[in-house]
Amino acid sequence: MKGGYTVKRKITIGILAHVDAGKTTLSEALLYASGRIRTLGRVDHKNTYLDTNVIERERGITIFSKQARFSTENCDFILLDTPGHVDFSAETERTLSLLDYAVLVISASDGVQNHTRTLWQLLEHYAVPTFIFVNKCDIGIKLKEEFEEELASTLSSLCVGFLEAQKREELEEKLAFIHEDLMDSFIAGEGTSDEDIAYLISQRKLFPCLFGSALRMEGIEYLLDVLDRYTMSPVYSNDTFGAVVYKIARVGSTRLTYMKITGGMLSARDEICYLSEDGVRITEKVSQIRLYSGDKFEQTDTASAGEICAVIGLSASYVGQGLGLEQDVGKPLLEPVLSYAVHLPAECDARLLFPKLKELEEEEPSLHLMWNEELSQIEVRLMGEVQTELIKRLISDRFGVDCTLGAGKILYKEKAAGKAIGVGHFEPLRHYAEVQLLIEPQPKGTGLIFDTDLPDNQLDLNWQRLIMTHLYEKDHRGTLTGALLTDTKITLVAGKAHLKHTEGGDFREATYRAVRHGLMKSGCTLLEPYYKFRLEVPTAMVGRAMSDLQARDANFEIEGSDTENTVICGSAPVSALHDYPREVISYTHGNGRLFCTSDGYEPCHDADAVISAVGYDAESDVDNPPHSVFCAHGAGFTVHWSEVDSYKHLEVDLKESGEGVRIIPKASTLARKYKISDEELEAIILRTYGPVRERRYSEPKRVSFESKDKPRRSKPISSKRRMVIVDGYNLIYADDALKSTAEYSLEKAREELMNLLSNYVSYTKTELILVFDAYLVEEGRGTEFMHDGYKVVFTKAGQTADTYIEKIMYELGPDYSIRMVTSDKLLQFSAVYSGISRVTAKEFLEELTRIGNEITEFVRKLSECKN
Ligand SMILES: Nc1nc2c(ncn2[C@@H]2O[C@H](COP(=O)(O)OP(=O)(O)OP(=O)(O)O)[C@@H](O)[C@H]2O)c(=O)[nH]1
Ligand SMILES: [Mg+2]
Repeated sequence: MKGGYTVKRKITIGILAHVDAGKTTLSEALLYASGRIRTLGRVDHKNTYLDTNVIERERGITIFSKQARFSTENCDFILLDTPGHVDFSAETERTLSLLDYAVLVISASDGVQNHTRTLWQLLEHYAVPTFIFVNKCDIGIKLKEEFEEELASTLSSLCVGFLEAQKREELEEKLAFIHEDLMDSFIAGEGTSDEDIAYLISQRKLFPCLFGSALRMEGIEYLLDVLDRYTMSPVYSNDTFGAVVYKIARVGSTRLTYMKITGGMLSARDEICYLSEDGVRITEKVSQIRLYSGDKFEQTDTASAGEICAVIGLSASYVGQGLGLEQDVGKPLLEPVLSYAVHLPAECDARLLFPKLKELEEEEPSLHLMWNEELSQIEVRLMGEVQTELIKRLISDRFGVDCTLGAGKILYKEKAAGKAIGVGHFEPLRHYAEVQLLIEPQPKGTGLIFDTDLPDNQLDLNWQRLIMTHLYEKDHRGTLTGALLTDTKITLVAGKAHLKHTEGGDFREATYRAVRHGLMKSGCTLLEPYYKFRLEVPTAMVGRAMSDLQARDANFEIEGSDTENTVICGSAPVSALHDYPREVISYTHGNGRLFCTSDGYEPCHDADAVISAVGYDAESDVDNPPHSVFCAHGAGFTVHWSEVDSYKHLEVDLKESGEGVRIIPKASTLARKYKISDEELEAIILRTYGPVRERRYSEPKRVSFESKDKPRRSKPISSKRRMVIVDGYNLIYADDALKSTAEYSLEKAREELMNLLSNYVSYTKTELILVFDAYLVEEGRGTEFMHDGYKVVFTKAGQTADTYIEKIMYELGPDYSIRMVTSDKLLQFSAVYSGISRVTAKEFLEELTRIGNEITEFVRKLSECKN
C-alpha cells in the first residue's frame, strides 16, 4: 500500500529454455492472453512481437534478449524473452541477475535437456525463484504425472505439479508431503494460504510445474493466474538511487544503456556519476528514459525502483555495471571457449577497424576482442559456429566489411596439480615485502578462490587486505602454457613487512611472485573445455555416428533407439566436436541434430601435444616471474625460484589437519648468488610505482580537480544530507570487545556492531552505510540489504571496502556531507572533496559510546515521565 491506495506489484520475469522449446511463442501467448497485443504472431510466420531483428526472423531463433510488458489484476509484469541457443547463452545469463522470477520452459516432446540442466544450475546460482512450464503438450506423448516424476528426479524434489483441474486439497496434500511444517496444518485441516505458497516459491523451496501449449493457447490463462497469485514484490530502498546495467545496444547512432532500477528513482535530466571500466570518473546527464515493449517504446520522465528502462546519455556505461548504491555484477559463469582470427579483405586496415569493432564488444562483452600484435590480426572469442555467422553478418551490416573467420582455436586453462607453498620476496634496496601462499587444486568448476589464514597480529590487517587485492586484481596464469588459472585455491599463510621500507607496491611484487613460485612447485594440469552432447540420427546411420564419436574422443552411450531414430548422449572435448554439427547435418541429409551444452573444463586429452605446440617457458616469462629478490650488503639480487625456499625469512609449518598453519621466524641465510640487473630493477620499479596504473583495484589514487571538474556545490553544506560510511571490519578490530568476539565468531561480531549502529542511526537520524569486505566471508558475490533503516553492504569478491567506499563517495557526490569511518588510506579524499571528513575508528567508537549513554539517559527520563 502506498498513500492509501493499492499499487500493483511490479515484477520482472524471465522466460528461459533450451533452443526451440517455445519461449518466444509462450511470451507471445502471455501478451495476447493478458490483452497487451490484439493479434497473435507466430515465429514460423516471422511476425512475433519479440523476435523483431532481421536475422532472428530469417533464422527463426531468438538471438537478443528482449522485453515486453503486460498486466494482470494485481501485477505489472516486465517479461524478458531470452535466446535458447547455447551460442547465445551469455546473453541469457546476463538477464539472470535482474529477474525476480523465471519461467523455465521445457518442451514436452524433448523433455529435460542438457541445456535445461545448465539453465537450472544458473538459476540456482543467481537464486531466481522459478516456475516450470511444460510446453508443446499438444505433441508430447508423456502423461503429466510421468512428467512430474521426471522433473522431481532430474531437477529438484521440490517440483510440484500445479494442475489446472486439480482441487485445492490435492495441491495442499502434495505440498504437505514436501514441507513438514505444512503437514501439521494439513492434518489439522487448516489449509495452506496463498501467502504461504508464494513465500515458499520466493525462497526457492517450491517450484510449481504447469502444463500447456503456447501455440494452441492452452494453459496460458492459468499460467497468468498462477503468476498473479503466487508472486511477491521485491523490497527496494526508496531513498537512494541504485541500478544494474545489463545490456548496451544501439539504434542507429543512439547508444542505449538498459538497466534495472533497484533503488530510489531516476529522472530524465538527472546526472549520473560513475566510474568507467578503466576507472575514469564520469558525470553524464540522462537525456531520455525509454520503457520498451517489443521494439516500441514510451518515453518517461521518471523510472522508479523495479523498473527496467533504456537510458540515453551515458557514453561509457558497461554491461554488469552497478550504478549508485549497486555494485558491479560478478563474472559470468558461461564463457566462450573458442577464439577465432578475423580475416579481412585486403583493402581493409585491421588497425582502423579494430576500434570500431570494440563497439560490438560493448554490446556483447563475452566477445573479448583482442589485437594480436605478432600476427597483426584481430581475434574474437565466441561460443560456437552459429555465433560466427552472426558476427560476420553484424560486421558486414554495421561497418560494410565482409570478413571471414579462421578455424576456432580452443581457449585452454590450467589448474594447480598439487599442494605447495609459494614464497614471494621483494627486497631491492629500501624496499621490503615477503608473502607466502598456500596453493591447492580444487574440484572442477570451482574457479579461483582466495582466502587468508593468518592472524592479524602476524601481519597488519591493512597489508593483508592489500595482498588480497593484489590476488584478486591479476589474471593468474599457469606454468605449462601461460593459460588462465582456474580451479585453484590460494590462501595467504604468512607475510612480513618492514616498519620503514615497505610500500604498497612491494606487496604487489611479492604476491605475484609467490603465486608463480607456488605454481612452479605444485606443477599445473592443462584443462580444456568439454561439451555434453545429445546426438539424434536416423538409426540407419548410427554406425557412422558411433565411429565418428570414437574418433573424436567422446564418452557416450545410446539413450534410446527405434527403427527410425537413435539418440546418443555423452561428453567430448570441444576441440573435437565444435565443427561436428555441420557434418551431422550433411551426412544425415538434414535428418540428424547435434545439441551441445557447456560441460566445463576437464584435463586435456592431448596435453603433451598442446603444451609442446605452445612452447611456453614459465621461467623466462618476464611479466610473471617466479623468482624473488633478496638483499645483501645494500644491494638487491635475484634468487632463482628453485632456491627461494632456502632464502625466505618466514617458515610456515603446515598442520596435518590442514586447518591452519604455524609460522616460525627464520634466521635469514644470505648468500650472494644472482645479482639483480639494473634493467630488471628498473622494470620492477616502473611496474610497481607507475607511471601508468591500469589496475582496477589499485589503492585509491590522489585525485586533483581542475576548477571545471570540481564537484558542483549547488547547496550550502548545512543543507546537505548527512551520511556516515563505516568500514565494518576496521571498526571491529579497533574495539577490544568486538575484536575478542571476532576471534571466535566473525558473524557474531558483525551482529554486535550492527546492533550498536541500529541505535545510533535511529537516535541521530543519520543515513549510514556499513561496508564489509567480501573476502572475509565465504561467498564473494556481494550482497546489500537494509537493516534497521541503514544499508549493510558485503562487497563482492575482488572489491575491498576501500574501493567500494571510494566508488560510493564519487557517486553520492556533492549533495551529501559524508563522514567516513575507515582506514588511513582514504584520508587523501578529505583533502580533495569538500563535504567529506574522516573519523578514526577510535573517535567513532567514542561517539557511539556517548550516543549510547545519551539513549540510556533519554530512556530513563522517558520512563520517569511516564511514572
Ligand atoms: N506443437 C507446438 N509447437 C510449438 C509450441 N510452442 C512453440 N512451438 C513451435 O516451436 C518452434 C520454436 O518456437 P519458438 O517460440 O521460436 O521457440 P524459442 O524457445 O523461442 O526458440 P529460441 O528463441 O530460438 O531458443 C516454432 O516452430 C513454434 O511454432 C506448442 O505449444 N506446440
Ligand atoms: Mg525465442
